[in-house]
Amino acid sequence: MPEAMVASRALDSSSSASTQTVDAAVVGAGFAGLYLLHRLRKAGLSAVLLEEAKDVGGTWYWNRYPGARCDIQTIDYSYSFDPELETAWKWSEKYATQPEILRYLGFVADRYDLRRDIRFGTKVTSATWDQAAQRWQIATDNGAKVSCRHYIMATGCLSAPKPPEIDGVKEFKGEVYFTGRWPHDGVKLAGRRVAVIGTGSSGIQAIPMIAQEAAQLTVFQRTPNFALPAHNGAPPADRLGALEGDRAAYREQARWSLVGVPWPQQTVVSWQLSEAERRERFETAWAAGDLAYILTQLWADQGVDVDGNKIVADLIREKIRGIVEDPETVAALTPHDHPFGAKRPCLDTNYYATYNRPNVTLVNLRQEPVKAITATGITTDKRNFDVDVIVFATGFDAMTGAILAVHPITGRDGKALSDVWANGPQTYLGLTIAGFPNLFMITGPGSPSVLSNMAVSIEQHVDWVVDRIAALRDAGFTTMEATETAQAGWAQHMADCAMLTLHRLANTWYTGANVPGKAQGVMPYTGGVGPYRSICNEVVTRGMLGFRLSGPNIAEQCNDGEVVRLQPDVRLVLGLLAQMNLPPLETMGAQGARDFLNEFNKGRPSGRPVGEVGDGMLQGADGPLPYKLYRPATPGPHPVVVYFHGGGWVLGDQQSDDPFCRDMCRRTGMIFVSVGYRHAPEHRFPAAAEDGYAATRWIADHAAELGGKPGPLLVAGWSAGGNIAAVTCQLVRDRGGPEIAGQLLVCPVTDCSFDRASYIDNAANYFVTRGLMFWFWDLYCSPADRTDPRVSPLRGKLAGLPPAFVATCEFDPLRDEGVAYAEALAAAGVPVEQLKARGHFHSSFTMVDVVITGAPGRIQMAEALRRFAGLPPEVKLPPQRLEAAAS
Ligand code: NA7
Repeated sequence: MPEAMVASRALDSSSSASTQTVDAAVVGAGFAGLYLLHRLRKAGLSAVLLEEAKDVGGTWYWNRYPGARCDIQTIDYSYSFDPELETAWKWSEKYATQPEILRYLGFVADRYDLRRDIRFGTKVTSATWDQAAQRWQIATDNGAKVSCRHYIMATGCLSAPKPPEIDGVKEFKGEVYFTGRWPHDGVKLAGRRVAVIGTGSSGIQAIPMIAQEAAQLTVFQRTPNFALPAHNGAPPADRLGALEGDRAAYREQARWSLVGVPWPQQTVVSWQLSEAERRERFETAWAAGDLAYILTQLWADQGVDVDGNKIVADLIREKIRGIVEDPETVAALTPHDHPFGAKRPCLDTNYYATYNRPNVTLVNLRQEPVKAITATGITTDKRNFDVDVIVFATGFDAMTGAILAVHPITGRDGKALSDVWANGPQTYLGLTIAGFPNLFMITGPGSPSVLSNMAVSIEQHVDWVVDRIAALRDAGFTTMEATETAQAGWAQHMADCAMLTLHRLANTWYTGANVPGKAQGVMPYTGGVGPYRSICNEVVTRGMLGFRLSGPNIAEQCNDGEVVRLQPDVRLVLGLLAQMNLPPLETMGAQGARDFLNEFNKGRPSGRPVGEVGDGMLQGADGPLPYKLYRPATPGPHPVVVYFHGGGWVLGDQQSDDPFCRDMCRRTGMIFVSVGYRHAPEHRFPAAAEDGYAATRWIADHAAELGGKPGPLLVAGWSAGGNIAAVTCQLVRDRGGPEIAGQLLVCPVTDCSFDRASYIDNAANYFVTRGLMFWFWDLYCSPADRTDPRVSPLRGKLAGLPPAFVATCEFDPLRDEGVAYAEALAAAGVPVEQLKARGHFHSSFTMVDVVITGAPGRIQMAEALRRFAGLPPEVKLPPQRLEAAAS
């Protein structure tokens, strides 16, 4: 029986007569709070919703400034939980206005009879966890109290407006308004001199509307933003058709998409498209007037790579130049300090064209900062602007502001949330906080929230929270709390995700940079809506991983751990591979596995342009061998790296690691010669090793012809190729040359022992499996030969070898033998640098432009090779030569 059915009017020992006792208290009657109330009730839980405003609407109640609209298409920015609700409401516009969205939320509140459990005009003043009662005790500004088992913050991400931060506001004799707290009966602007401070989404929506009414509008801009035309009108027929054609499928696709709008994942990267193709894609996106579209559908690298991003940013800059007439205003309006999408881009209607109006002036605060607000207007350090009205469109204390600033939240053992978050928000999944049992946040920091269609993210969070609370109750638990381990793991995963995208490169409200003194860091989850959803689901299927569950009549349950230990993109790749349900390579036969690999490689990004790629033949141990040569775009001669591909001595060829060779050639500024050595089972041990040695000799002898710099070579290899590289260094030392300046061993095979921990921990699930490695070994080398240093270099003599860089990956069966080799080299006096790549798998470094988080590792590898060759760490690419090579 729901607690409140017993207690809604009853008193408990800690309650006064005015304390309402419920299962769940919700704060905020916006999109999230309304759906929460509905779901809580349906789950048989008693609930009360506390709302400071006089009506429902949340952000849409407060943000009534002229031009306020959503910037996700309204058919997507809607509830999807009830198909009947969906058909009962028709949106009139592609991007609905604030009044229409507010009407919709009112309609929803009435349809589900929600108002009877909402206390309007009620502001929470404190929330305290009562350890003895295992409940939250809530105080409010009107004296009413609430005692609840679960306390749910549906307070929104952008609901605590930022103070003006400009001296003198109180001196101003005119009128002052905030876009986020706009008067309900409107503001008379006609014929008046108006100042707008701020050019974020709110300013950019309001400015064209205000310009039409005001006698004079002066816009004070600190940072120019990217804005795209909304092309508003009726909901586009194609999107509406897609939705109405199969509503359930459309919504489901949105739930698993990147940003909560059903667009497919782009796989084509910018340099695979011609300039004309890129322009065509861009023009289509510009005409579509859709942020989610332009942010996800141009090319796959636009959000993760500065070069791919610069292309779209430049095209938008070109558009601004085409619209705005005055060159000085163009320069001021042109965004220059952040990648496109790293700061929230805006959707506009006639924004840029507004600056062509005679009654509009743009003041560039970067050139003339505001000194103060005076009785009559605004003074910069160059001019005075007399105005009648000042509009602050200066934004919000985003994500944490509404949770922290509204009231003190005191958790277990008297911990204040403001202290726990002093250095930035710490959460598990953006939903819960260690030390704050039964406290939930809807779209809290650490979840996709503001980087997604909020409607989709809100429904996902509400469903997850209510389902968990109901399951907890059904199992007899009363309390759930995130563990510190799980929370720390989530912080690590958040940091890993933040490295993936370009959001970290901009000072924005996503990072807390807009609020003076606020701790900085990327607050929303950047790993995408679909991946995030799968993680939340995984927490449940793995027995509430990372939560401590307790109750008065049940043994405590704590399945502690971190839900994601893989790098985010590695997780995605492994997930996709698992979905493909491929037969194990070792069951295909050698030729079948080779054919499969060739086919598989056709689907990967092609690798970036280098100066030149050529094919040739060299002399191996027992006949000619093919090679592929990658020459940098920089002027030669270049140092030469002899490269051995991976594939377990059985698979692959001189071009199977093509993207890796291209990438390393670009990063090192060195020639890479990838050798097509002989394979097992046709050519068993020691064929590959002897070919490695012979190829190295031949390349040393022909280095000058290949365009190489005279002097020692370098050797490198991945996996079995790393094995051949390591063996080659030993053979070269023992057989009198040629001279090797350094060795790069990436996830190398170094030994024939299979009982190290990594072989056991990572035996399955990470693509290279224990079974596959056994198969490779069996095909290449009979047991009697396996301890020979030409296949197990760890068993060879290690003194006197060239300096080494050894990279190993955490989730790789070969990890520990790589580490053992690095340690043994160091013990033998060889200079060694190790990279132990956390969260990576065997293919992380060679899946260039797929596993984006592999790039920093390759940067380190390139720096090591350059150091071995006596070069400065970084190669400077002359851009004009590279482009010439690309075309
Ligand atoms: P934003 O996007 O935070 O924009 C605020 C704007 O105000 C932005 O241009 C700021 O410049 C500017 N600003 C902030 N403080 C000052 C001061 N002290 N002086 C001058 N200019 C200032 O808020 P919005 O309300 O427009 O949009 C918020 C989100 O709501 C939006 O992204 C949508 O998701 C919905 P800055 O860029 O910080 O230099």
